[in-house]
Amino acid sequence: MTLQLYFAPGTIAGASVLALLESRLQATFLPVDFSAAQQQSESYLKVNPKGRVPALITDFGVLTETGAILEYIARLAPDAGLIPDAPDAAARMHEMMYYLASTMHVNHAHKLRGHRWADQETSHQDMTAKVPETMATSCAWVEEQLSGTFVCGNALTLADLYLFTICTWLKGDGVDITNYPKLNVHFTRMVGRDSVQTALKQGLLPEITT
Ligand SMILES: N[C@@H](CCC(=O)N[C@@H](CS)C(=O)NCC(=O)O)C(=O)O
Repeated sequence: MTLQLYFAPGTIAGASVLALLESRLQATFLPVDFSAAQQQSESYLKVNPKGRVPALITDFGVLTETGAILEYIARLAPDAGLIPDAPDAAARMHEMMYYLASTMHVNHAHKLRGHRWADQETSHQDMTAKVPETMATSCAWVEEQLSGTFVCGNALTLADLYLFTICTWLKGDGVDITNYPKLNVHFTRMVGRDSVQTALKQGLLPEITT
């Protein structure tokens, strides 16, 4: 079966797009137009009642949550080596991925999605104002973790695709990635990968600005 990924350029769905391209699995990319609020449309809510992307259509149903989708793709294509074999390296990969999902992505969401947590406009403004600081704190933690070519040493893993996707948000979040030299090198290296270049050419990722 051909996998189908619902995505929107500029969102966390970029990590799943890259995992599909890196793994060379057959996939169809189905855009969800956020400018038309399609993620809240009746038809999309039937696919993913959470009203979010990514959502992957598989032969066992709809799979949501970036971490779960990434792991599923990696396990379908073991030759791509996107999950390290060694337990310690795999643990480091998951440490990064859980941090990105539960902390750094959530920091970013406070810029435009404050209505998830508060009702008053002043609360939203306060949350938006805090984003450059919380994203910078996250960058500092990631910077400390990086020591090799990739998050888990010398081989690309799921964590690199996840991290890269979140780093495409930094400029818009008021963070200068060049303040984090290792993160900046990682980002530049990722931009040079065939998967990223293919995704850019196909409009699956937004134009990269740093
Ligand atoms: N926990 C989910 C979060 C997915 C998520 O929040 N996606 C955002 C884009 S980055 C979205 O679809 N937002 C739509 C909305 O809030 O209306 C995951 O990691 O996949």
